Amino acid sequence: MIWTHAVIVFLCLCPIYAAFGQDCPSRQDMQSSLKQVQKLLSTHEAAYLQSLRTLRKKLTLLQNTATKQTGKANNDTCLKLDTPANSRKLGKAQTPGHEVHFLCDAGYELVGAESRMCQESLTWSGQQPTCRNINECASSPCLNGGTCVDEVNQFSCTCTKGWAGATCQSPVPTFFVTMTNTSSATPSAAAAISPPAVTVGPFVRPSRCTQVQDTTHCTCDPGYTISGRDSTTCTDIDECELFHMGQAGRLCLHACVNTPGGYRCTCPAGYNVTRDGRNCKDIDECATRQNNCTRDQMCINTYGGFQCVRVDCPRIRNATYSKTSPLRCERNPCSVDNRVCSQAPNSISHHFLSVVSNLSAPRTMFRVSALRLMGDTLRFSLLGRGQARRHFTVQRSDRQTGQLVLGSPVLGPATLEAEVEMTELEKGVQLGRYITKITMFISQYEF
Ligand SMILES: [Ca+2]
Ligand SMILES: [Ca+2]
Repeated sequence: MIWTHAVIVFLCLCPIYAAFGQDCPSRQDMQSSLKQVQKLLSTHEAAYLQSLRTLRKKLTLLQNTATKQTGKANNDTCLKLDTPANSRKLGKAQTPGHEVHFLCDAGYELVGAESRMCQESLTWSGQQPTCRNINECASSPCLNGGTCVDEVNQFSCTCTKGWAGATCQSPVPTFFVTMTNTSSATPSAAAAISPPAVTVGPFVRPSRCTQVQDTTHCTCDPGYTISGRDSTTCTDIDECELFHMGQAGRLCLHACVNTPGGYRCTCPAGYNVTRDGRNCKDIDECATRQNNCTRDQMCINTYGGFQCVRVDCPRIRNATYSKTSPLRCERNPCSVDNRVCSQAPNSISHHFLSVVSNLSAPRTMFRVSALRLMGDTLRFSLLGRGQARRHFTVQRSDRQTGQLVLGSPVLGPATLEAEVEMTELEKGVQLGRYITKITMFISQYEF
């Protein structure tokens, strides 16, 4: 504006001088004109200075406003960020230059920015993230036509008929199922494919593949299942792991050993595997002379072993005994005046029982019966204390019979002993005492 005024001024002067040359004005006129120009210049100079002052004022005002704005920004923060569902937010600072981080819970994956920074403009960088449930089924983990069900942090497979396992990777117990071999159905269209090189061993073999038109069919031997991404491998089915507990109970009664293409059951020492291959049967060492019992000992077969026992008749004062059978001692006749002798047991019988561990209880283990009744009363009682009393009771089952009852299951290996006494009375007077000693050999295993 100011410079525009000045230019106009000079343009105005030129016509004035040009006019002098043509018309030659008087000195008075000249002086009057110059005064007028001087006046004009002064006016413009004043206006110019005034404009400059106004401009300077405006600049100062603008500068002050700008300074105030910067100061205000330094005290401010970014808006607080929300924590997305199923996640954690790390970092709390909301001032420019600081970052917050997001971590999804297990089973969820982050979509969006993992970190966001508070910028100078007081806005956060990036997009607010979300945590989405990882689709474990995305990789199609269920094999052989199984349906995948996505769950938080895991998946489950619903297998088609004939397949089992976490990923439907194994055929069901009838693993002798014939694998479809289409080459026999259309022999003309079939062509054998040589198996590709795979790492083989007794548990992994190459599969046999045939090409039928555009489709490849691969088969395995019984006891193997197709594996590998392109069905080029047959892997042994671990029957011990897969069918540990079947509908028919345990696959093996004792232990299972996985073998290439099959499995076998094993039994502990002292047992043989039965014909069905699953159970264990005790070896009768006494019948098969697989024992080391001496001549004066008896061999008692037990579950999982045998025992050599020796039956000796009691040696007590005032009474003598004779062995009337391998397991029985009978008192020799007493002299008429020897009352101590007549009070001693008339007979002592031994019985050895072999039982399995953890036998269900209560259960009658042994019965003692009088063949002939001489007196009017029979009494049955359990002798001894401690161990016998903890496990056994004696009950009468009929007038002439008492029975030894095992009260609760006993875990083996263990040996329990009990003595049952039968007393015969006539009008309260003892006629005879008969002792039966029962020894129970309890095995280690429940078979
Ligand atoms: Ca196997
Ligand atoms: Ca045995």
